[in-house]
Amino acid sequence: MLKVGVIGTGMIGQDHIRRMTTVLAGVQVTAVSDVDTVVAASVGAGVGASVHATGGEVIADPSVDAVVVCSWGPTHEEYVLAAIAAGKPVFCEKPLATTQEACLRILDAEVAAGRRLVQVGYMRRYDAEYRALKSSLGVIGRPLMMHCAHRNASVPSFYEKEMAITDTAVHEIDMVRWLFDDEVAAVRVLVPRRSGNGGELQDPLFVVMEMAGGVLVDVEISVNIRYGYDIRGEVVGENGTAALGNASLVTIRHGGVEASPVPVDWRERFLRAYDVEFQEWIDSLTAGGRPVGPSAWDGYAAAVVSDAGVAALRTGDRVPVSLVERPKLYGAEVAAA
Ligand code: NAD
Ligand code: ISE
Repeated sequence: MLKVGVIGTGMIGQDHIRRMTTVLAGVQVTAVSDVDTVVAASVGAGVGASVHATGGEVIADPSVDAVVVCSWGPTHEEYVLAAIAAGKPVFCEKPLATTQEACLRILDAEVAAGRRLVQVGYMRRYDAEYRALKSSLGVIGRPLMMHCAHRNASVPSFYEKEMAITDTAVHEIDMVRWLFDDEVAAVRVLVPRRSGNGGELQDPLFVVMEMAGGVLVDVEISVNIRYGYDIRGEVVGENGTAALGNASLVTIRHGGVEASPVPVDWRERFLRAYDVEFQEWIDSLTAGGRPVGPSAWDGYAAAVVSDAGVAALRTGDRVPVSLVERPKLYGAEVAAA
């Protein structure tokens, strides 16, 4: 039984605790913490876990074998570094950290530890539709382009325009690296007229990524689309196209209209992907003590592209992407999972 401590008991922290306590096998949540101590106490009591005052205490707790970080992005670096220092595997929700410099500090610490301890929560790699899309690439000929849309019904009031890149498009950044087994070479961001649904927020954005191998990817980011959570992707190959299916379980025909329900949010759309992601993480640690999913290198690479995207948004320029040499520890694992 893998004993897990969770830092951050907000929306996704609670959802991951729910899956680890009621859905998945071989895992027990033994400790939690959150700067919102009231929420932490309530969540901890609900699952019989110790409630600690700080994330550092969760990591140090002897009843914690592995750590899950679900706090706000700017706090991730501190907790991931502390878990590495304690020699404990750590699953960190995306982003690994909010700057490429912070990600490099994590890479350095993990390389110094000499073994993989970090996994980053890029769950699309575990989604059945994305996996089917990846499998279909052999059928449609050499991929040339990809069209994506990432639509949220709404976002919290603290969401700023850069977060459309760092918090939202970062999923497409990781996904295309995995899908095409290639790195992003340059980013541009185009700014269309503003939706009235987001107040002063610049929404939507149109992101264009050039892959090193020449595939061109466009991503529409709309975060106040109102009608639901809608994730789309279509690859154009030399001899055909392959698109994500419609994740809906039912199609309703009524009153002269055909309709399918749209997921409310990421919890519903990627429900099974998160389950598979966590079960594989738990199983890999239980079997050999080493995570095999998206690595700190993947988290770093996504952060570099994300930084380039923010620069492109601010300047309107095409911003090239340049990665440091990949440490041997991450040699064959760009496309893991
Ligand atoms: P949230 O605001 O609902 O929850 C974050 C929690 O972290 C809050 O309860 C907050 O009090 C707590 N917190 C903040 N600073 C802390 C600290 N120093 N120590 C301990 N707790 C602290 O946000 P959320 O939507 O749950 O997002 C949390 C993280 O998960 C973010 O990094 C976000 O990008 C990521 N996320 C990933 C996905 C996905 O699809 N993989 C979806 C949503 C969120
Ligand atoms: C959120 O943090 C996520 O990761 C969701 O998957 C994404 O759709 C949303 O835009 C982010 O804010």
